[in-house]
Amino acid sequence: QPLVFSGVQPTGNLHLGNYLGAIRKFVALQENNDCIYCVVDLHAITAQLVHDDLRGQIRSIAAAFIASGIDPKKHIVFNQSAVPQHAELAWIFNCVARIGWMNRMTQFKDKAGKDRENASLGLLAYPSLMAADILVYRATHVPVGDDQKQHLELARDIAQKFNIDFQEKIRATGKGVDMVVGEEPIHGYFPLVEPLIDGPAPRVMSLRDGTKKMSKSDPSDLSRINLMDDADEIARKIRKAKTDPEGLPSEAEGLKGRPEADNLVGIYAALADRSKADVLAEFGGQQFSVFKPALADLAVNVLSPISAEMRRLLGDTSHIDAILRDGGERARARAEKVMGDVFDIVGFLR
Ligand code: AQP
Repeated sequence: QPLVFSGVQPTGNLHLGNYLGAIRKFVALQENNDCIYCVVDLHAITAQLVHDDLRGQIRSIAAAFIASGIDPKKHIVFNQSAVPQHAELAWIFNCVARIGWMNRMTQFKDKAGKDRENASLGLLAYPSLMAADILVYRATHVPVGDDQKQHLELARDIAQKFNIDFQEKIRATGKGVDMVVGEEPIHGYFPLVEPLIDGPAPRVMSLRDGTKKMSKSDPSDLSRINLMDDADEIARKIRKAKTDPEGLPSEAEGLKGRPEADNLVGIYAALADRSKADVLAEFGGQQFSVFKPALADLAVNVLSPISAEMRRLLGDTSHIDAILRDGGERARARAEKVMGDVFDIVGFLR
């Protein structure tokens, strides 16, 4: 039975990359799947410990989920810290994973910077908590942007090592399933998760530098379109977006070696649910002075209903808080069952 899980950190304003790379996929997947969507607040304190308004940030991500169209009654929307089993399983995974695996993570290297000795232990262990977030529900599919690919490979490695190390115990408890790892049939407990990265915008790039991903932590607000930006801000940021002096090519091939042009065409295509080739069939040969206002109009049309709904939802926090509380209870009931099995497999006395 497929089960979809994904999370977003409450670490600042959501941007178009988060929306196109992740949240829009969450919405599409809910049609035919059982889905769990989480505001991963435990992750939010790994890089920056103290936040002015963490609760407000948590509510804002939950509001973005709902405003984008996620149905919290059919599916589960909750915040991670409400379900202590995430941290419990992460501890066990800390003992499964190897330090060398963590040291190789590019996100850790980027976020820790040069002064690695001074990064928090939580930042190093981040992927282990992320594996626990997914596997505490034995979820099978994880929609994410391209930047999370390495972390999901690590989640597979952790599941695989757990399954192999505890193979006999899993068999003895009768809680596992037959599966094949590589060529080898084993009796495992945790599924090897499938990342769902493909989509029209797996990596939206910065508006100021087409070789860097659009990111919440970029110091320049001009580098990203925030979900809550108003129409004037969106138009201003797109007008100021870096481009090269040439016009748009007529075919997608012509975007090669032009990262900024490629990014803007990719954003248009993703927002309009069209292919890049189709967008270029319309705009090929035109200057950016024509394309940029069209892109701004499209972005405003897609984003303004979402930001208006987010503002409405955040006007009275009791509604969002009730959704998170209800989702937390339902998530906890599922996670408790899995942790019961894990305690039996590991051999803790219950
Ligand atoms: N630029 C992007 N293009 C496509 N997808 C993206 N995602 C993030 N940036 C892009 C996807 O959004 C989801 C939620 O991300 P997150 O908040 O959990 O963490 P992140 O990947 O660290 O996002 P940011 O916004 O770039 O934050 P900072 O600046 O802190 O690094 C994930 O599925 C992610 O892939």
